[in-house]
Amino acid sequence: MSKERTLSIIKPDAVAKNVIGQIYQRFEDAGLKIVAAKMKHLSQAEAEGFYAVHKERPFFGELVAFMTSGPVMIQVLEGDNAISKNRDIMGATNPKEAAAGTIRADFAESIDANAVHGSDAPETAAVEIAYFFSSIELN
Ligand code: RTP
Ligand code: MG
Repeated sequence: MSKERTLSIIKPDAVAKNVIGQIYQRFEDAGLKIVAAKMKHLSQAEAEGFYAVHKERPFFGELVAFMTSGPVMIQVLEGDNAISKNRDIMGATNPKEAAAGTIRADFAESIDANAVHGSDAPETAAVEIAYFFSSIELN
């Protein structure tokens, strides 16, 4: 096992539902430590830049509109195999397909409003962490 860091975002739907604490508990129960965090209302440019990899996809406009619809809670999670562990506890992108007991199964509304984001690989984790956090915010 290797100690890793991953970027997590609690999306506007879950912030609006007042379940930040319940989702943080899922991270902690899985052995993921919150090592940096900030609440932010993303601008259009910030959301477009974050999801630039999807800019040619048909859902890009809706994704950016949703991600800018209210504040998000952004955190860096650290732990053994943090990237895949976080993806496991998040559940599938579409909450209808998410395994029982996962964050998306329990808190997500739809494939668009799906409660959480998590980095999907070491390379994207490094880029996404640096997108939102400066080196002095990361111990
Ligand atoms: P995320 O990046 O937010 O953690 O989600 P993910 O890896 O599970 O899914 P990804 O393929 O990266 O897609 C990013 C977000 O775009 C929306 N999406 N809609 N309508 C569609 O077919 C579709 N596919 C993706 C989802 O909200 C997804 O979280
Ligand atoms: Mg993704």
